Amino acid sequence: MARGKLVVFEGLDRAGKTTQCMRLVETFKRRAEPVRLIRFPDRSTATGKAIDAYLKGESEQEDHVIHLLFSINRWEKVASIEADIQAGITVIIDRYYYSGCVYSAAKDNPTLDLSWARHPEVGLPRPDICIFLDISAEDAARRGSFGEEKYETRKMQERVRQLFGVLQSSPEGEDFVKIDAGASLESVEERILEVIAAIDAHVDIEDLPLRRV
Ligand code: 2DT
Repeated sequence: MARGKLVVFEGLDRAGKTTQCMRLVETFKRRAEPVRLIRFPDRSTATGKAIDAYLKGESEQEDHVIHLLFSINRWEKVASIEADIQAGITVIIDRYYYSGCVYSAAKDNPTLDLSWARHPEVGLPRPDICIFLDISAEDAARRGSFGEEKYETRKMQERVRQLFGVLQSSPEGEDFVKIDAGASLESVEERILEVIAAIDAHVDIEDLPLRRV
């Protein structure tokens, strides 16, 4: 039996990540292929609840502390992700450590740059592919106003977009496939399915354990 794939979706708020993740899960189910969807932050755990309160502005956290909480929130799930992949289940993740690094670094705290931010993520299962849904600030703005949460400001989104660019031109960028998320929902979906189908060609999906970040 082939192992499951590890597929990550990244992008700015309102790029369509959640919609496309859900559509992809439906496609897998229609094809009777085992699949599980995870999103980070997972707000249901104790760490997730602390993150949720922070994002909603109900509590304060020092920049490094909240960064590490986001990281713990991923590490909590590693064993179950690995078990699923091994059992042949494809795991689709809505935001992963890439968001972890860029959102924290976007605060421009002098002691929290991309390099610092990446350290606690080292050793996480490395995705077979990271699908980056790319949207311009203008297109994002056309999709409606920002929400109420901590990072949903124009300034923060612009800095995050810039830092995703830095990440993509680093060795990390090897795992990224950029898709223009300004296109129609259907054509973005079609492109995603092509990218997923191509994973087998460049990753040995018999290979276990998974590579690591
Ligand atoms: P959602 O709107 O997708 O729930 O994300 N974030 C996310 C971080 O700052 N660090 C992380 O490690 C992750 C996964 C991005 C909520 C916000 O949390 C940010 C937006």
